[in-house]
Amino acid sequence: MKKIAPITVLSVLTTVIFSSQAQAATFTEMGDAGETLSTAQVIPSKETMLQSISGTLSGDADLFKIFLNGDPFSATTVGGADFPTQLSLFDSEGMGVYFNERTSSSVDQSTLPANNPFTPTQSGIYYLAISVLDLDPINEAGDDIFPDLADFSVDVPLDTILTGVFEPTAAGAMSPLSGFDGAILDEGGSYTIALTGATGVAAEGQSVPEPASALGLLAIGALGLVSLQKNNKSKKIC
Ligand SMILES: [Ca+2]
Ligand SMILES: [Ca+2]
Repeated sequence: MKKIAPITVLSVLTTVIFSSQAQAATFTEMGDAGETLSTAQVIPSKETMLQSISGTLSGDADLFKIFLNGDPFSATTVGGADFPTQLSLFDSEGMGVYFNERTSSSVDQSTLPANNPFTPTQSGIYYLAISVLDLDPINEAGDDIFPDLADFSVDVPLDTILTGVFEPTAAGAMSPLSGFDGAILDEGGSYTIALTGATGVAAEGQSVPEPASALGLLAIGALGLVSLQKNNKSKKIC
């Protein structure tokens, strides 16, 4: 039987992986994204790596339904807005995950960082919200989900509060997002949220498209061959 060189196997495998991998894309808000789970704008296609979301705020909040694929998640409006923003993330049930108002004392755009203790590590559906200062996520009873000024003792420096990355610990933390409330200190404008670790979501009732079956079989075959090579050569293939 003809032997297949390991390099050939690897190049076939690489081609198959890349052909089935997500394409990178920017999503632009269509009309105005809502502020509740049921009116959030659903960003389509789990096959599409989301590099950024662009939209417009006018004294309100925009909520987007996205999928976190397990790669390190992050979101930032630094360099993507010329007005103060707030970013918050919620899980598939609308429960708060984490929140940020100011990236630093001198930067009033927001960052939900990767490698933070509150950064989600579980893949799945999430909701990302951007809101103008000082519209905050609230639950059905109207309570804040994330801590606000009033939730801190007077000896906590203001800068620490404004630049903090917070998990949900306020009075409304134990129930899901219902909307946004607060004083509108800035009407907002156009924004771009840069993202890592996120894709669109699969359409309702549809399974995630699989690569063509022939490619799938090829991939399985190639994987099998690579694992055989692995047995012979020990690691590292990639
Ligand atoms: Ca909008
Ligand atoms: Ca909106």
